[in-house]
Amino acid sequence: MGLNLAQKIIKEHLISGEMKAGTEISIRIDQTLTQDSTGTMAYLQFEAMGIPRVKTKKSVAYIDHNTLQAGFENADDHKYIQTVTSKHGIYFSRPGNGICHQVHLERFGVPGMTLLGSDSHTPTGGGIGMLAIGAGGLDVAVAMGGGPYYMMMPKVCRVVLKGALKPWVTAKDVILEVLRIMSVKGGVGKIIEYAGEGVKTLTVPERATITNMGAELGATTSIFPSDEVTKEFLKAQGRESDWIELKADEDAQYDEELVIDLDKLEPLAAQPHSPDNVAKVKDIGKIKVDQVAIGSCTNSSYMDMMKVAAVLKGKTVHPNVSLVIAPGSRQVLTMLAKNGALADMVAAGARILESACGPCIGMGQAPATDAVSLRTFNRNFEGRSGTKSAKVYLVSPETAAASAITGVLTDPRELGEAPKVDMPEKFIADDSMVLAPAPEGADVEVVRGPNIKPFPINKALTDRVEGKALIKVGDNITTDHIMPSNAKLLPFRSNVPYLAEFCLTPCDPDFPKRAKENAGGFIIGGSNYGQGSSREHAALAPLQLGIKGVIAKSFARIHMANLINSGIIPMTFENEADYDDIDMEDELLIENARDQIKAGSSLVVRNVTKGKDIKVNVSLSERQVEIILAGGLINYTKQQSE
Ligand code: MIC
Ligand code: SF4
Repeated sequence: MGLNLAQKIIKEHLISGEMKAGTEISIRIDQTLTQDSTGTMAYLQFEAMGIPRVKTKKSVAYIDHNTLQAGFENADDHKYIQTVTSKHGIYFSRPGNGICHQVHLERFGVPGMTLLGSDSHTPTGGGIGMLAIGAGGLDVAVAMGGGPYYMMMPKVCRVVLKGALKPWVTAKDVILEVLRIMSVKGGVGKIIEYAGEGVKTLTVPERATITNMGAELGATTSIFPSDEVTKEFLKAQGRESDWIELKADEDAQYDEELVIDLDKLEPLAAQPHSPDNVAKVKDIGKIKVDQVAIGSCTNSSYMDMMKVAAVLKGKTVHPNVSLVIAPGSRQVLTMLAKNGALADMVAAGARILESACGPCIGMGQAPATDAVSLRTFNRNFEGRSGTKSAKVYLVSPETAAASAITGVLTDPRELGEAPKVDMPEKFIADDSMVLAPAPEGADVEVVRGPNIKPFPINKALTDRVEGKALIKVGDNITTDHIMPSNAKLLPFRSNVPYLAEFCLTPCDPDFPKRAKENAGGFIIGGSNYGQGSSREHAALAPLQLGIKGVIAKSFARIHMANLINSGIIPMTFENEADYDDIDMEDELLIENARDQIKAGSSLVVRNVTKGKDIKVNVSLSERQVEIILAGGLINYTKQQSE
């Protein structure tokens, strides 16, 4: 029986386990990436492991999230990352060089290799046929040290692309359509593999837009074949030698299939407040727009920017709209500056931001009260923009640019003929903003600012686990709810005790106080708890507050792994109706917790207040059981090496 593309790469990298969906496997990691807001923690953890030099083929640290320097904290963290990476053999992409996923795709990604990144949008690399996976910082630190990456073998879902996109319809509309069909939890436990005749009609940046937003499906990763289009892209980046052909076998098997007819797609938008709340732009109607933001790792490529510039050329941004544009990388920005497209944007009234995440993670450009903001980004969770009452719509760069001019949500097809932008034969390839690490053994002083505080480490699991249900939340709670990120909080990613004061506050401002008064307890969640980012702070902050377990209807993949790594027990209701029988402040008790967890998948939680036993599932591999018993991955690793 033939193999699909995902299985081929996994097979090449398999260290342990069998490629059977739902069972634990471990794979060798060729490359890693970190960004600064998860990177400080990842490097602190790497240092704690005591390994002198990374063992990957290439590891790169990017500075792209915390670039707003309103105080010393971010600048200090940049220095720390620059020095610690130089010491341990990691390349350092300086602030200004661009967004990690965009730069990695341009300059470092290699088809057929595995990439583990401490950012949930690492699957962008799937656009050139990498098996690129997002994970918590600790898992990335382990991979840098040469350790395998453990995960449940995903199912593989084939998305067959038929036909070709019509003018003004874009890759963003393709992934929004997939999100409309599959929902934000439809990809959990799956790899999305794109196939079909439509693949060859999509450029690498278009493919990368699609794999990037596979993160919003909850998928482990998404991947495209590596074909002639990939070869041309790598050649234009001066990296033809990195190309290999990669495709699924003719008789490859898939667990699921979805067909998307590219010809039938129309411009789409994800409406507030979820990436899967998708409707046609023309059906939403001409709502008044206050802000348009173009950029982010999803839609900030040279091709995207050139189309935006073409729409803006000779026009002026509508008086009621603030238009901000952040080209994704220094390569993109340089090319726009050289060919005049940047001048067209500026002349039209666009406010140009540096090549970084910026407004996508709430680092500036928070919209006005109740504002409608159209963004080419990938997440429109409530409050993520920095303004709770703002209504954020996710749209293509073309829809965004058209609407910036008209002042209302506009189907770009109304503008007449679509701009034609050709893929450049040669990109400007200048890696001088990527610093090579110091030679092995060189004396490098690691500079640590006062903002770096010790992070919490759990204790071995006790036999009796008890505490109150400290908060009860609904479905699809994001890591932006659990550990909000915005211009005020992001600078404190190396200071978990401070961040913990804001844990889950978008859901309940009193949660941190209640957790501290009760010396910890439990979180009760709905389905897809912890969707969104890879930030392990969404596990470390609860740990800091003494959280012992989370009982939810279901979990998002990366967050569940982060809870386990922190020694917090992730439990799912065996019977979802039991969710209704737990109220806030109920006393919960797990007796013989160690034995129960060792014994198998199900566990009894006594609701002491209601006098009722609830059955919960703890779906852990043998290794994960040991990690929970030890009180997290760091303790487990120490035990293993004793
Ligand atoms: C995001 O888009 O939410 C982030 C910010 O890039 C996160 C990482 C982080 O929280 O630092 C992600 O996607 O993993
Ligand atoms: Fe940065 Fe936004 Fe991409 Fe996250 S989703 S890496 S914040 S641009």
